Amino acid sequence: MKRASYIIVLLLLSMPGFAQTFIQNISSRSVLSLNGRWNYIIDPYENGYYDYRREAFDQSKSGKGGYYDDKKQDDKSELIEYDFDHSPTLNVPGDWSSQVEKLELYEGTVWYRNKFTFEPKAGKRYFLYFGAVNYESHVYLNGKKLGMHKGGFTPFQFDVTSELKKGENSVVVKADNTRKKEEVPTINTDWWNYGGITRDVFIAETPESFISDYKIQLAKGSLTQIDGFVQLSAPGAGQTVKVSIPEAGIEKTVKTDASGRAQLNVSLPAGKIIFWSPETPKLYTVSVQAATDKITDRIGFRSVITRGKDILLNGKSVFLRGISIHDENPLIPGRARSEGDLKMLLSWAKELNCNFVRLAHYPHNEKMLKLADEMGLLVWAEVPVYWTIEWDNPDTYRNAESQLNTLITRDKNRASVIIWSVGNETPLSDSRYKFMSSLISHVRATDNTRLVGAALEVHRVGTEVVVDDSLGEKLDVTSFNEYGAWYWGGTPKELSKYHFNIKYDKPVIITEFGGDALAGFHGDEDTRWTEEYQEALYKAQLRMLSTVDGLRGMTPWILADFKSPRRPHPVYQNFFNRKGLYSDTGVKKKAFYVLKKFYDEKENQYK
Ligand code: GCB
Repeated sequence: MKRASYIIVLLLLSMPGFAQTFIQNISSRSVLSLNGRWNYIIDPYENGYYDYRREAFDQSKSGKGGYYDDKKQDDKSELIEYDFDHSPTLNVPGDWSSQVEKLELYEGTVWYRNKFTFEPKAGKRYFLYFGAVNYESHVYLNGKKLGMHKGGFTPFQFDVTSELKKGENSVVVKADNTRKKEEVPTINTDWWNYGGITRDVFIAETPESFISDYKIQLAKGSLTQIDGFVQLSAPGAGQTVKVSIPEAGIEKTVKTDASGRAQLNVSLPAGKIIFWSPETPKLYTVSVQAATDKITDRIGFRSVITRGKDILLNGKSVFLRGISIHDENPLIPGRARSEGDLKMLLSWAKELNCNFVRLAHYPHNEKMLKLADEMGLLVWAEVPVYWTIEWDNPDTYRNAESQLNTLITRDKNRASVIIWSVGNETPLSDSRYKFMSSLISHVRATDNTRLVGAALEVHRVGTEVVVDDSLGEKLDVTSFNEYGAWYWGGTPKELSKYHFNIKYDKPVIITEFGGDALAGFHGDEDTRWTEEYQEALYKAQLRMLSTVDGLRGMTPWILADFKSPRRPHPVYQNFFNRKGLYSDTGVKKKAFYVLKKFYDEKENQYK
């Protein structure tokens, strides 16, 4: 980074109202977890933020009314109309919708408060970290506002070194999951608007000057060269950074430039590296060391490129045996809360013989990516540029780009991630083309080592299914959703009439197809909602898709039934989207076995 832009970044970061820049691999630092039970106050009218004239309370004057003061009566005549100490509690992490019945459909503000004791050490810095809060959060420590963050699925943090007290501290979060047209996602989706602090909260300790970011990955398309950088928190040229991978006999010392960044180029010793793949998900312990800091990570090395219609993983053509997944444990049902929940979902994908998962439609938990690295699952990672958002609104664009940027920054060292997706089923228009093209350029400028995709739509001319969205020219793969035999194309039997006309000479990934089935509901294959209909649909789809020239992967919709307010049918849906291959009780439906058989065959074919 040039000096001038570094100063601008520093200025931006010091402005109140913004969460601060991401710290790489922050969970591996010494942390104090703030997970557990937090007191909460439901505040539909935002009384804790505005006075009765709807003016925000003056935050510079403590005790003026904001709930962030976490105030107690100083004397018995004092009027205070809230009391965190006697308020009920919610589990953090965990959405509120699944924990408290009256909050199931609530959309608005809930205040959270957690008290903890702390003993700051001299010469250390402390960061208050949130894995995700849906959607807009305002964070306060000991009555002082740290800043706000928008985006329900991206992490953020604040430097709290000068705010933390020895002894008792109070952190208050105003979480608001109100849907708004101009946000990302917009008001219309097909998933539950789970509110609250849905991922881990902790305080991380770093040295005064620390390693704030690093990228250690194979160069684009290379199996012989590691490319990357290490960024230190303190600017200044000539600082020494050492990167070592002991198991591979690699040790490299580099120096920073004026911005505190050291470029990294390492030639791999020939024949020494086991490349990461779903079959051999080999991870190396990598350590990064600077004068006052050291951090270790577990990193895999693999290359991914396309050549014509092939996707080459470490130089070898692969077929992506995938499934789409929401960040939801259907057994709760609610947002996944623990590593166990995440492991369960990925184990279900493995049972299907997947080597690929589409983490739809927004950034999933950072732990999910680490598990995918360990378990050998390739990943499609996505941002919630979903359906019809405000393409002409510059703030909407900035928000989308910022979420994409955080996703890439956070997960760029995960070998499992092979595709960044810039959106799902977005309707054709000039402004959408401009918006999404800019996102694609942003990905290419930020990380050129992965492929870029988007779940496009198809249109039909008679029985021809046409894929010609001009955004496809800019993507590395031709990826699209199609709902033959569910939203179009009659019953499964009729699918055999259809054929595809695809404009691009690129690998084809079908990012969605599927249909609903209520587990345990049986009938003939023409009867909607039966397991037999879904089974026949999968058979017909796989037959039809097998005729697609260049088919190199798919992520059918979806691993498990998930909650959605768009799905009110009282008999078959009951506010669940039933397109899961697993039911909401974790039972496999008949279509599961159809897809598994297809994947077993593909595995043999691509050995
Ligand atoms: C889609 C969307 C997905 C929906 C699915 C459905 O095309 O991408 O989010 O849940 O269809 O079930 O309609």
